[in-house]
Amino acid sequence: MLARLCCWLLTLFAMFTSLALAPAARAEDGYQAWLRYAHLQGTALQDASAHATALIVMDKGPSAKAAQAELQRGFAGMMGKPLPLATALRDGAIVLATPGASPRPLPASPADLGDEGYAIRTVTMAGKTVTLITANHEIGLLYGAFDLLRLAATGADLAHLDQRSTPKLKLRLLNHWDNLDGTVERGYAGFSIWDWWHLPDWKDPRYSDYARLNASIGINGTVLNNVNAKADSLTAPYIAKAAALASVLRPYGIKVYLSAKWSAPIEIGHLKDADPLDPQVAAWWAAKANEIYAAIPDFGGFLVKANSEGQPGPQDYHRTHADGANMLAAALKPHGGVVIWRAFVYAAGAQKDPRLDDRAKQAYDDFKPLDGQFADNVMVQVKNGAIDFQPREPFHPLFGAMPKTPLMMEFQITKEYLGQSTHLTYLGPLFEETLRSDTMVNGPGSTVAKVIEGKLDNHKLTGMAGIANIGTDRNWSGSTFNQADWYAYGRFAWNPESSAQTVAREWADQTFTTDPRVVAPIVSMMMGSREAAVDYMTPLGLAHLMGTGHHYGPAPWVSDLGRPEWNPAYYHKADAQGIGFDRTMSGSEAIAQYAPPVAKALSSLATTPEREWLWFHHVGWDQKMASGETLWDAMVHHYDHGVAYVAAMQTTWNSLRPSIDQQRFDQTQTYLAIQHREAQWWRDASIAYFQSISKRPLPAGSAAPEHRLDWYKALTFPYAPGRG
Ligand code: GCV
Repeated sequence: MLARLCCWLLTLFAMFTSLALAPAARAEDGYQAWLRYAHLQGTALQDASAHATALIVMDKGPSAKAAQAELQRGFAGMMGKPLPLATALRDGAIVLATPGASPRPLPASPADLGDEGYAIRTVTMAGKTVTLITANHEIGLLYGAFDLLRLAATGADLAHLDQRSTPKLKLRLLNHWDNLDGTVERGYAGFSIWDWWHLPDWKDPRYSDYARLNASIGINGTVLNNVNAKADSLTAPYIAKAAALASVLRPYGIKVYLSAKWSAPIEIGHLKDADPLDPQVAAWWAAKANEIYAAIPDFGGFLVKANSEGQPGPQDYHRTHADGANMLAAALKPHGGVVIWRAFVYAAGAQKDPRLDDRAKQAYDDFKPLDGQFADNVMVQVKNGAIDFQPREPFHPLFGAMPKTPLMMEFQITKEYLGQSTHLTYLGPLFEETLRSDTMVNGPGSTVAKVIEGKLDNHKLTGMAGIANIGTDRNWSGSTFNQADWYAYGRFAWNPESSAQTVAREWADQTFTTDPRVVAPIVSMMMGSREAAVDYMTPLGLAHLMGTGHHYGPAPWVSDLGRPEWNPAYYHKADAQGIGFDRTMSGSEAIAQYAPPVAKALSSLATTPEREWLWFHHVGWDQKMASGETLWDAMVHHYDHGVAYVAAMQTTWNSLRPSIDQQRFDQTQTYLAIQHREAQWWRDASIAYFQSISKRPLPAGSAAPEHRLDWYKALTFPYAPGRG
């Protein structure tokens, strides 16, 4: 009896504490990310209550159901009362319909909405004023539902809606660098969310939330496994696991893709080679494609990293990347799948003339000659810059250089080189800067955005890929502000001509509050944060100076690694005269890979933007900048500015304490302190090293590094995360 009483009391206590504590603890732990649906206040609440009186969903398919569930969940959260389902029209109802599902003709759609677009309009139907979401297909209704929720959550006027939106890119993918053992290469948010071990039986509820978050920003595909792939991903058990994930993601319009290991026919098919022109190899891949499509009828296709960083590929058989891609494309073609072939290659080794050796040239050298040789279901995926996701890189010269080939943009959302888990370095400005860069291939206005939208060369197959920053951390991305990068990536993939500032504001409105006294300082912190990282890590066009392997922290002095291009010293080329990589015609000639007007501008220091000087030129330490100061002094000032910016972010964030919930406030505050410490470390170590070469005094007012150079050189980080 006593035991039962104790048990009952414990249960009661547990119920009480969970009721008392759980909502508050859970509410702001970041799990809901930007889909918090926080309770609206004042006129926004009145507006929502008047324009979300009921929900009428005319379609019955899984995506329409997902839209219905999301609208009910979202408006219930924002209004504090349920959004009832209805069948009869009434004032203030939200109506969702594709033309085929509507019993009566819908008001004519004002524009071609395509396969995924939608319109949201305030219209009169049968004498009732309603918010009508229309689309040609159900997935458009889901995207429209998320947009309506975004409008409500950001305080838009819901009384007079008239908007439509269609994605400018067809494939909007996340690339997970997730390994089958649960680790994530360059992952800083815990382990992989894919529980491969328990799939296909156990489908973690988290997968649906992953799908909701992605659908809310228009992502429509996900590559489940690392490009440094294992052939096991293509075996029957793993195909069944991928199929289970596909079944969860499908209603949200998200297709699954797999990274394919080139040597799979040997490793799991027991063939003697993987030569793309060997009929047995082609037959093996065709059979494998059939097997995958039998399990996953809407499988997206294969992503391939070949002949790069030790991965096998068609060049092992003296075939080209096009030979390899086309063989896989033929296997996928009957099923409507695509091959996404990565242009991130560097394997050729040093050129005979060391003056011409330049890793930045290799992708162009390998791929440009293949333009026109790829099958029509192949895309070539090109990183934003020619090296590797640096804090700043000029746009990749392949953009605009392969008019006959659809090129897919690859951005890295996870911040391998931008402070990893802790630094607040909002990537929106990086996306925007790259996409607005003018390739000039068809004259002014031939922006990178236009290239990937297929507008310059009339490509229908278009796309963008983002290396995911998602992991098992409760807040998905390792920090609240890292969620902004995931969000911004989706918004730029939907519309590459987006504005980083608008996206930041929209994200902050949903993530924190719509109060402009809070949002304005947050957006302002975010907008300068990436430039600050450039300043304290790699100012004025420097690149790839991070620690070996883990890429955490500064190591510009490293010069003894096996291959020249593994060494930071290869990239900065600092000597007694100056610093920077000469890529002009007196150096590696890499500028010749750009269209003539761009190449011409880059050939002279006077017409190269200062922010890219050391990427393209070897510049004397005493060279005068536009400001009148010398290069050396300017470099030091950039380092100083980067550190000062982080200190200013700390002050701003501290001033917001009363407006931000405790948990997210505390973590951000702590991470900003880490960022400040590490920015100082980057600055001090870099200055200590470069000063040992430049032999110049520090400009007046700039403090000496805290330690001597040897102290920084002696630091090691064997357990830094993210190596996969
Ligand atoms: C998946 C960089 C990263 C690697 C990554 C590679 C790639 O080199 O450091 O971790 O490998 O890019 O994009 O393939």
